[in-house]
Amino acid sequence: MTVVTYRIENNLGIISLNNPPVNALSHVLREGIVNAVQAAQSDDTQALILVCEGRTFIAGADITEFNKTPQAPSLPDVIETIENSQKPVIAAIHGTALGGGLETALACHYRCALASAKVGLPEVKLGLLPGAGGTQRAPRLTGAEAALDLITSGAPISADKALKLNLIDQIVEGELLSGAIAYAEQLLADKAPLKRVRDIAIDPASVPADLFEQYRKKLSKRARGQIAPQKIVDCVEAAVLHPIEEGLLIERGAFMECKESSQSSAMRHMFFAEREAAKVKGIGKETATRPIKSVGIIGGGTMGGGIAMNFVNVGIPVTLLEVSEEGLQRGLNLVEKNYSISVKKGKLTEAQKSDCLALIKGSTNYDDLADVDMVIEAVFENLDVKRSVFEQLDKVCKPGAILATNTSYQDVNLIAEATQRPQDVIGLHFFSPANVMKLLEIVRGAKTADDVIATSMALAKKIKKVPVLANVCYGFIGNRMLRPYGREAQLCLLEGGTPEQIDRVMQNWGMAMGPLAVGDLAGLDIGYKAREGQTEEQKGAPKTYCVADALVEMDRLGQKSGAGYYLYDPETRARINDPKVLTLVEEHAKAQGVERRYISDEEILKRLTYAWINEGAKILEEGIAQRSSDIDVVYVFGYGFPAYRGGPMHYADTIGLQEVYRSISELHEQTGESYWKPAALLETLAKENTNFQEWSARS
Ligand code: T1G
Repeated sequence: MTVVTYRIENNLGIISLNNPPVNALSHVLREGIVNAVQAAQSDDTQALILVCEGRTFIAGADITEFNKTPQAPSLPDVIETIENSQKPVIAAIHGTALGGGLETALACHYRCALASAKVGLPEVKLGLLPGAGGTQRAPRLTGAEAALDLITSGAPISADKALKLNLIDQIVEGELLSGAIAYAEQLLADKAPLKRVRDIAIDPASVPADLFEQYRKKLSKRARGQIAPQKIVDCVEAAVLHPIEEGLLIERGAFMECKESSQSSAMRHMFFAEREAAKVKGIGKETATRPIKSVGIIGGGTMGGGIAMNFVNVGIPVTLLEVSEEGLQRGLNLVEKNYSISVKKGKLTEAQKSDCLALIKGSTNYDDLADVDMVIEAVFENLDVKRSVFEQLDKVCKPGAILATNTSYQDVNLIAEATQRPQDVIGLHFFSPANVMKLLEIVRGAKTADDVIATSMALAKKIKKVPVLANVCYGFIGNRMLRPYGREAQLCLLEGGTPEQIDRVMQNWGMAMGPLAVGDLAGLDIGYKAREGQTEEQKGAPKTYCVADALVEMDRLGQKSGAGYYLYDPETRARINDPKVLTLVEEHAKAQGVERRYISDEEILKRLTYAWINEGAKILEEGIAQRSSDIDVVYVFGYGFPAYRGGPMHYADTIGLQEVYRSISELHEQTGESYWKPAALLETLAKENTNFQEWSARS
């Protein structure tokens, strides 16, 4: 397939790129562009148009090439060739011109786009920064502050906004190439000059004196611990202070530093991991999916209401079923309140809110679910209650309707057995708040049909979730790994730590919140109630939950009761250390015969992170997760794990499994606890001197 074609139409040279799926700037594409522009310098064309076939204009550098030896021409070489053309080059943009794609367009002399197009510089999401002049050319068109917003957020903007920011010069109606040709002809007729963005100087006086310092402060909170955002500020500042030649050198140096960083390696890993997770081994892309045009949701609580919003947000009508009118109204009010908050924040218009609410029908009668294509049960986390719901659904729902449970822990197979159609039963585990959290654990029952899995995967993408497939076990992937993590947090607390030390260690390491603060946020009574239904063996050693139980029995449930491991300011909800909790911990340590000692931050970090890794290794060897990167996706998208560390299994691979195995073996010897016995897979991979990613690739 020819990746770059060059043809002459009247007095115009058309350079057309065709590198599916997203016209990424692979070596072949870069070479083809340079050859075409150079060839055009000596033919009798008067202007050139750079246009792409397929779904989008260039969506960036080819990320798969980053770990390979660079091949000339580099993207900066391409940029220079275009910019130094003696004939105007016009970029014709559709789809998403992102990263190196937008940088290529900024090297052109003019840019036109369809109104539906978007442009952006998302490199920061890969732990990078625009490395082909984006930090130097964008501010020359948009101004420094708008450039900082664009590049540090990495968010794409509409063609309309890009026009207002001077990133594009013209929005074309109708068919893109025709519009671009007409625009080019107009420029020639107007004898428009060779407008090179690099020649624009930024007047330092136009930039607020404290802009960059203020932006650095803001990013130190918003992008805590991340390298690339701070370097983006440095580069944009250089665009204001220095000539472009110097600015480009500063940008190149910063780009290479980011590219070589473990943070970028982790975030590039996550980019592909997220996409790989949607692929199910043994179920091909061609598997027919069942149409999902209407959905029923059982349970109008926090979860049910949040789940309902995901569907109506994309235009899928929902029947929300509750047992009583009062419960139903409470659920509908909750949804309405959530939408009102979004409207207040300017994320939604009143009209959009009304459209969404109009798609939700309330009911207290199972018969109203007779025609829906899918039902998602989100009732109380009790197996018997769920089984009785599924018995009802089995009687009422049409053949072929998918029956999904939102259970966080229960055995999907036992729920499926309550029906005559286990092949139609699946787990769809949403994370609270369900209308916000991106992760969706899709739990495959032993008899779940392949097309039900394929349908669920496709539906996840439609409702803007990130799906990960799990087989059945207690807690599936995420919650199963959360238990040892929570266990070690409790033990570190009892053995000598404090709530603020444990949470500080994990938050400074990059977690959105520390484990005890998370417990307070979710409500300590959730774990308490779960333990009430467990055997002594399932609960584990009392020292792993005695403090948590004591707090609940003191009515300290966490944020919702104003106190848990911390006190909470009733106005700001700020966390306040409470000496009474430390006294309680000391009392329970004594009662459990635990001699408190100094525990270092390093020990806390190692025990909590290695607890994740050891359980993750067991999840892999049991086949609960398809691949190690799926576990990484679960933790980054569902548990606040820092993307710039790539998820627990990637983190283990970066440490090296021999070191991880040695440390866990040491913990096993020190504690004598069976749960610290290294997972068999970890031992094998350590001895083979390989890693989880490589093992997953060959499994
Ligand atoms: N390189 C290589 N492969 C890519 C790619 C890229 N830039 N973008 C997408 N793919 C693959 C992806 O892995 C998937 O493959 C398929 O294309 C469809 O993607 C120098 C250094 C464009 C909005 O960060 O945001 O330029 O799974 O499932 O949902 O300054 O892809 O089918 O085998 O995501 O329609 C900057 C990344 C790069 C854009 C389309 N650019 N891509 O979304 O499809 S760094 C980006 C996206 C850079 C310069 C710097 C999205 C999309 P497979 P998809 P989609």
